[in-house]
Amino acid sequence: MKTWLTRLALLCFLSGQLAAAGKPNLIFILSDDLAQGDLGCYGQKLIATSHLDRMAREGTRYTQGYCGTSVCAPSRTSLMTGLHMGHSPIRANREVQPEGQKPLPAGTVTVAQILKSAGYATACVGKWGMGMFDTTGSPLKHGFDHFFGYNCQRHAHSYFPKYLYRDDQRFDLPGNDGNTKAEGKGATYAQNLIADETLKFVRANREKPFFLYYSITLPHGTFQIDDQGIYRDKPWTEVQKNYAAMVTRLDADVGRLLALLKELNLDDKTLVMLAGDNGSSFDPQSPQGKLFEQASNGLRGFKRGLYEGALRQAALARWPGTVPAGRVSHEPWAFWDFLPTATELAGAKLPAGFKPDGLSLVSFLKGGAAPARDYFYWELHEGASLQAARFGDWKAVKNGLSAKTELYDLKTDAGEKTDLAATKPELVAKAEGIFKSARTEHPDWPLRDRPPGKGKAKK
Ligand SMILES: [Ca+2]
Repeated sequence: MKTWLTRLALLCFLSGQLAAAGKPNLIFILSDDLAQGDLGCYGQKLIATSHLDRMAREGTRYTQGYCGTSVCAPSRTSLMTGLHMGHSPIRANREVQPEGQKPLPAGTVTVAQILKSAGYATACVGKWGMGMFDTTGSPLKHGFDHFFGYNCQRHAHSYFPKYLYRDDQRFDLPGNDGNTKAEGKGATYAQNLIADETLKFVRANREKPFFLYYSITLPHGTFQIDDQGIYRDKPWTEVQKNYAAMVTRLDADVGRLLALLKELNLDDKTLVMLAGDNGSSFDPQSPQGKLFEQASNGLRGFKRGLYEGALRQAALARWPGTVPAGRVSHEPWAFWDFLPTATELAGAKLPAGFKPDGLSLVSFLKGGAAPARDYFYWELHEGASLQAARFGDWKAVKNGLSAKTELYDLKTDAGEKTDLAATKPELVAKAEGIFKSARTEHPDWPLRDRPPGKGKAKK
């Protein structure tokens, strides 16, 4: 009897191991403000990104991967929650003093929580921005076993911060000035610790399925770097040199992570996705925008707007043997698809009563067509409330409560130059129907016009 029980226990243990062994590791690398056109594989000529270009060749590159919206906190909330901005609990950056952002509410379903419940080891390394540790928004209360880096977005403006966090414990970085101006300097460039921590996490969890949310802060301003490297002698401004060096450092650190996956023989068990959290931070007319002219990739607009240049991401996926190599896809998808995708890959179940806005991309990632859907929806409340929707190839943008709805045909006009609203009243009516039905009212995010003297007009 005892022998049988022992055998049964062993069988259960082995089948558990097998079930876990069948689950892929998931790494989502989210860069802060990396623009599509910053990368060589999207056409950039001046900034070296050899590792990401290789990642694109070894996997799939997406030209119409959309962020949640075009600033940090709400875009990340969409990635974590599977919700678009019509349902997101966070729909703008809202600062909390002395440190942190408006927290995710208690009870918010997150992708990390779902993966943790499916047996994944989970970590967020880099920047959080959705609530301090003593609030309902702590990453440690939303499915992450481990946190390392900056909690607060403002804190992350210094690359030589006076301290960082390991889980919820603050530790000092002696010799750093914490200055968030360009001249900031110090003994420890925070990204070096953050990159090392990602490698440590992967090594420590190589034997079990893991989810690493690598929320890398580069190349967001303030533009600080410890070494300008190959750009030192370029005839550029210091900001331009620093920006290029930050993108190249991001590239090198992703390269180190990919090399580790290979070394640990995890390549074919690991889906690595990479995206920027919003479009280019540069006005095309700024010195950076002009020099790195590919940054907006011919698209209109940039960060804090809802035109395509603000929403389309540098977006790559790599999983040798599963995600086709060398594929370039022009089909649209969005951040709110990640939660259902990860749920399916992990063989997990959505919590009862929870319905994400996103759709699983598993078949699409493997080379199939993108899932069909009625529309994509975005909003943003920095100044005036902006709304945008895409249905088929039609894109509608409304830059404020009283603004007229603009309409563009992305098939022939990806640069959103010709407003067709006057000639297509039926499509404008359809867009305005989406603007109403796609969103739930939320006391923190009423639709409004630009408060007098506040915010910038969108270009
Ligand atoms: Ca950002």
